[in-house]
Amino acid sequence: MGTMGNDEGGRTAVTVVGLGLMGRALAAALLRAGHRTTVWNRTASKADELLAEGALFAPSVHDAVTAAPLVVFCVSDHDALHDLLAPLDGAALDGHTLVNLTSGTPAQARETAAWAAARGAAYLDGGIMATPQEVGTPAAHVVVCGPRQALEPHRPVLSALAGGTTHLGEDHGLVALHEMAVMALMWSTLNGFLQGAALLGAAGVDAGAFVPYARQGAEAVTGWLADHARQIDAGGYPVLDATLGTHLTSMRNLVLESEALGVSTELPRLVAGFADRAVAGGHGGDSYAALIEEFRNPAPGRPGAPRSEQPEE
Ligand code: FVH
Repeated sequence: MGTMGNDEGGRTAVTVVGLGLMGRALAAALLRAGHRTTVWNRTASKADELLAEGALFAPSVHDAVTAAPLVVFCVSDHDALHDLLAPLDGAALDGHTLVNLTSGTPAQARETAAWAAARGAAYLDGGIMATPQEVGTPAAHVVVCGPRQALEPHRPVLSALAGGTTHLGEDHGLVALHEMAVMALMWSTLNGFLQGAALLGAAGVDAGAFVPYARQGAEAVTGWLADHARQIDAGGYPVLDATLGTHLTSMRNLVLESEALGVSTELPRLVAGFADRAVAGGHGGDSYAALIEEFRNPAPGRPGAPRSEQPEE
């Protein structure tokens, strides 16, 4: 299958392995940008539209990898990625740059990086911050981590995928960790919305009627993040708008009202628990950012606390 590098027309060669919703969007954007795009997918029929647009179909993952210096992987998960990589040896991988846009954990990314390095391949762990529909538009953004010198030669090709490509650092775990941090924020925000919708629902108010207020609340919180980050990085928590003690009073009211309405008190109790411990630890007059200490150093016996501090089971 093809030789590594540019073709006679000077088009840069690139390979996409994995043609799911995201992979197909990636390959289509690379084709639109004029790159000599080779594709492979376990279910070959998903390549049909791309072939019609000029993509080249590799009969095997080996042929796909050897067809281009830059190989983009975008499959379901880490196990799928290793199903595909495992049969490949140094002869196939040596000198290639693998960019993995599959979601995973920091440990999986570092493990794959070591596996690739042992076979002469440079590995960049990455994330495409976009929906498939946004790929190839300025709304999309690519973040990568790993050796910067592995990224720089391929920036022009990666620019076909998104409005920008940000290098987060040399540690191969950084993208996965950032993705997890953002998902922690997203899930907590959505859980808060669901708690509010359940409360209002118990009083006969539709979730739709809650949305304007929820949006206003989410936008307010977004505006507070920079000040909270500055306090966290500085290690000082002078009160900004309301003390942690004031927040705790309202948190306790939320627990009581949830209980009175027969709505789950699990999340309100969790939230109040963090503040309770921080106030007991002397942060009652500080800003909300003081709670970071509860997250960084889980109290003895709390989930995540060092084993040695866990109570005997
Ligand atoms: N879709 C999105 O908006 C998000 C945006 C942020 C990043 N995620 C991550 O991207 C990875 C792929 O997501 P996807 O949406 O493309 O996923 P699917 O449409 O389900 O396609 C999955 C592809 O993976 C192939 N595959 C799965 N298991 C195997 C395996 N054991 N061996 C080989 N290939 C495998 C699957 O092949 P097929 O079913 O078509 O034969 C698809 O090509 C993902 O990590 C998201 O978290 C997307």
